[in-house]
Amino acid sequence: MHNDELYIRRAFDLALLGLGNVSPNPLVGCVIVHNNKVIGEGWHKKYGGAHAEVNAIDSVVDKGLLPESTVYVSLEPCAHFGKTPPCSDLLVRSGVKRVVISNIDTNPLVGGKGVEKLEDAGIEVVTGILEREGLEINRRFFTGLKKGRPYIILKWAETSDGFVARKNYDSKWISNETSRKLVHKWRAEEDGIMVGPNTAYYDDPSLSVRDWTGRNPVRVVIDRKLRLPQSLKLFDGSQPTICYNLSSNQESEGVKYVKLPDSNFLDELFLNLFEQNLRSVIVEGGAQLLNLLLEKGMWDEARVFVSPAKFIEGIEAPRISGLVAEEIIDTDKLLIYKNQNG
Ligand code: AOF
Ligand code: ZN
Repeated sequence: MHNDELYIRRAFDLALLGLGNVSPNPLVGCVIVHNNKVIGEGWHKKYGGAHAEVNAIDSVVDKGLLPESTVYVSLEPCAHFGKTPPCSDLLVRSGVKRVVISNIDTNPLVGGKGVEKLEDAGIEVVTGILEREGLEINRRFFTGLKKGRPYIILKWAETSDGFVARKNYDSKWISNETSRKLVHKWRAEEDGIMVGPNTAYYDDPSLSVRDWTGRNPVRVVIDRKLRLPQSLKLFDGSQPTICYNLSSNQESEGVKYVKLPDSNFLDELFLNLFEQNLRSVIVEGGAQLLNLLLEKGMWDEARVFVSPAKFIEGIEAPRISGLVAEEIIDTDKLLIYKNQNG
């Protein structure tokens, strides 16, 4: 009895501990099992740091057990000299008996070569265990490889009668306090946080992580004609900020201005973010930007809070399909959508 799924699930749990710290690298976890007992564990903790397999092997006290052990890893061990030497070489050197993998690493530097190295050394290799779950955990990484743009998460809160703001753009206090804390957790998990010019102006958000412990994402704002006042919190230099526009390329007071062509503005924007190593962006409004992204199919996931509040009139919430999950957050309902055509 191998219990492959059980240990791969543990490797997933470990991988997820790296969320918010390893991008643009994937989340990777590794478990080493001897006689159905875990003798070592590790995960990729920080971008530029040791890979999961290295940390797992390091954690094994009695290395003499390795030749009789199975290594469970959520992603194919790398085969290239990157910031660290290849993990597949390390596993071969350690003399492990069996390696069980969830996903093949579609990074062209790896792409099956890791498995090949292991098999060439006579190690038994199993791939594709809980593959779908693995792809989901590394959806940011795999979307990047496939599409050359960050994973795009849309987030908004709407009233039960379908509005995201009042007529005067006031959108405060639609979702409850617990939901707002959850949003701060989400911000710490993604590389970028984006808003359109209306939200930047009317809400004057700081887009920081305050109600959670974690790192601040890069703030991304669209201001085509550079009309937004410099007094906005977004421009206070307290957090890396990129302002996409049609006329200026410069850096000032901690804000990077990037000029883009008018045609394909959004495609170019996401490409530019990708080139700056951002692998995920959470878009927090406003309705106009959210609708535009939905219309263009430029989104991967949407997280929508529906509060019991009623506005009767105001700015209408975007319409969306592709519901995959529902959760109750105190008084709010949280709906998760996935772009099925993505
Ligand atoms: C693994 N185990 O834990 C991770 C892997 O720049 P480097 O050297 O860190 O290499 C990054 C690439 O290595 C990354 O794009 C992905 O293909 C793979 N990540 N591989 O065996 C790990 N994080
Ligand atoms: Zn590696």
